[in-house]
Amino acid sequence: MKTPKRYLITAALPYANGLKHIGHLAGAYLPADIYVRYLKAQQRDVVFVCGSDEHGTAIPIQATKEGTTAQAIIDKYHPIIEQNFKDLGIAFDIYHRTSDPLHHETAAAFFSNLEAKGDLETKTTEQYFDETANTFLADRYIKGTCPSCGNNEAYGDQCEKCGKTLSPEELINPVSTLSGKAPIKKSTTHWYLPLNRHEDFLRDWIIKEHSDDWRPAVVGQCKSWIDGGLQPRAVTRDLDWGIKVPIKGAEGKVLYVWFDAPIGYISATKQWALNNNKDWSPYWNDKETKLVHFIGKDNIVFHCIIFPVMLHLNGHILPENVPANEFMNLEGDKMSTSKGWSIEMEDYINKWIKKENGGEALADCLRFYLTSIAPESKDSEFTWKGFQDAVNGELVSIFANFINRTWVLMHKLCNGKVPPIHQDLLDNEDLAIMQAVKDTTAKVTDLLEQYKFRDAQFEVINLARLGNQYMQKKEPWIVAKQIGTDPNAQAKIDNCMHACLQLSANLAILIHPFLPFTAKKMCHLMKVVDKMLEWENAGSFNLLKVGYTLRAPELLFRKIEDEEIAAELAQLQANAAVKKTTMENTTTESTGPNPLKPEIVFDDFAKIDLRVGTIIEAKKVEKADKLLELLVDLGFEQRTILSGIAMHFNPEDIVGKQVTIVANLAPRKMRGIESKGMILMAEDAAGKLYFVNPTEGIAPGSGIS
Ligand code: B3M
Ligand code: ZN
Repeated sequence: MKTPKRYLITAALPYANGLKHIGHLAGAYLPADIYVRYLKAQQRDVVFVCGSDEHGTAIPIQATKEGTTAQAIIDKYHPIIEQNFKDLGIAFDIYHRTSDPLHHETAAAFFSNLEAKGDLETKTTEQYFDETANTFLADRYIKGTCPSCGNNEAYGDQCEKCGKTLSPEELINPVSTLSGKAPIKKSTTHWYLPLNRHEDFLRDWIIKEHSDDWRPAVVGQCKSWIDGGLQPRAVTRDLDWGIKVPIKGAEGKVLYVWFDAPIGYISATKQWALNNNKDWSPYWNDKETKLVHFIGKDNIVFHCIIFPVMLHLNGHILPENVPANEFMNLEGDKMSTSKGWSIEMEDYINKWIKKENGGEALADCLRFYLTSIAPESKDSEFTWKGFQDAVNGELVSIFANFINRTWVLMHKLCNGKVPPIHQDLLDNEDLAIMQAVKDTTAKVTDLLEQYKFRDAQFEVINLARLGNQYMQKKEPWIVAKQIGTDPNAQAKIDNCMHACLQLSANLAILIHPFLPFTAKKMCHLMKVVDKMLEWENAGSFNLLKVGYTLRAPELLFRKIEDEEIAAELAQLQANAAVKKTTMENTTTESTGPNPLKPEIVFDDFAKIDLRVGTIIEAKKVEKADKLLELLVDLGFEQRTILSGIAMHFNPEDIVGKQVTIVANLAPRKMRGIESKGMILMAEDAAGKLYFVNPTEGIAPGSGIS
């Protein structure tokens, strides 16, 4: 295929309604970033756009949850998500937002243009209306009984209990979540995109042109949509959050979020062009631009059917490919932020990357594992054990090990300089490793062009594996013992180390799209500038000049310890448990007091030995977010007690406080520390904790009965 003149790469615009998890990262952003880094290393003209999706009901609903405004929600999450991507090495050329006036103008103009050309239809239908709140109700604002499973908390678009997709009409006894009252039906007029008019266009474009080069699952989904018969899709909504429909008489109506969001790719490109003094238009209008959308599979219909029809009608180019990923599950279950069963990018960054010097290596560790299990053709599964195995077994033992041995040996056996090559002594193994570099480069290039990131990364690691085998065969440390007896000994060492160093430089180039922080660190070790990472250098054995002094060895990755994995698993369970209780509390809407526990007799109570104690030391427990380790004075002895109050109190603030201890509770070991007893706490309805203590100072050890 002819090399495109330019590329426009998009990654799905995340809703700015909350933190995004590593499933999102693996689904769209990481593969897009790898592809873009590869293209840029090829010196291609590429623009990589993304940004926040700030419309739709997801935003005001989150605002209600957090007791604030929609604007406050997007202003809170947009910068956090943007920074999270940066910390994980996702290098967008622009991270725009759909609340930006430039986007509002662009989307409104897009709509007006379609409307003016007669490409939209209007239709008047009966929709649910809340008379108290004086507003039409978006699907998410209607609750009722699921016709399928009887759950009486089902939403107008979906029952979260049984997973069935619903329309508000199907709910039994619908009520408005705004007023709690039953809604009435009222007629309203909306604009529709008549997809049915474009069936032939879609069939020709997707089925005829792309059934061979698009992923089978993507083509399959499109085909079943088209075969099912395309219907007109409403592209406006009765809602007050979004882009106003730019037509007289359409007051109170906004563009449907899925109409405006993909246009966000265009407005982001416009903003990028403004920032960089470029022209945006060829990126969307010139046939020689290659447009690629990176998304998760739940977005396929929007990117392969609806948006292409819009692009087509407005005279824009169409995507060349839409390499959608399947889903990534977590430890045996679907990833879900609302259920607490997920790993937020923010959490990973705070817990792993920001915690230590050189933490960027841990950003690459996550990138590595996610790519190694990328759900390219079927759903895959993230496990913490798998993460540990991938890092320890491949990055540490194979990749970093090869680089480290090379650096240590070249310092030991070649004075820290790139040794010369002795052509007359080159043997088959030397030639084979040089050939392997060329072959791997060709394979990786080919796989990346086909969006097969998982296989491509595997090939790079495999090259490092070959490097280790090569070194193992050559054993330069043994040859070193023959210096003095074998006149060729040093020359043999030189040849081996020269090959290992050139191979290292190649590994830096090839690993760079996947692990950008690591490639940078390797450039530092080699004392070369980033320019060396250009793709055309891959396959060459002349990357490091003979006689050039290199830096001292530094480890590229550290091992992931068992305790770290155990802590993550415990944290995951704890998060899920907390979310479960909060969800149960909100769904039963029990704001009243907790019901009393079953009655006990005095003897039951008398078994408990309660004592007053004084906290004399307090500190955080490593790798346990919730625990404080306390040393408590009971007068007759001092004891260590672990208490799950770290989220509520600073250790320094509670030293000296008197507390009530259950002194005869059986000891329990947590995180390798034995806890002897328990501190009593009072908890108010809002979940705030209070110590239970005597109002005046009293001798520690005093009994309570
Ligand atoms: N915000 C949904 C999602 O994050 C939506 C994508 C828009 S892409 C134009 O999955
Ligand atoms: Zn249901």
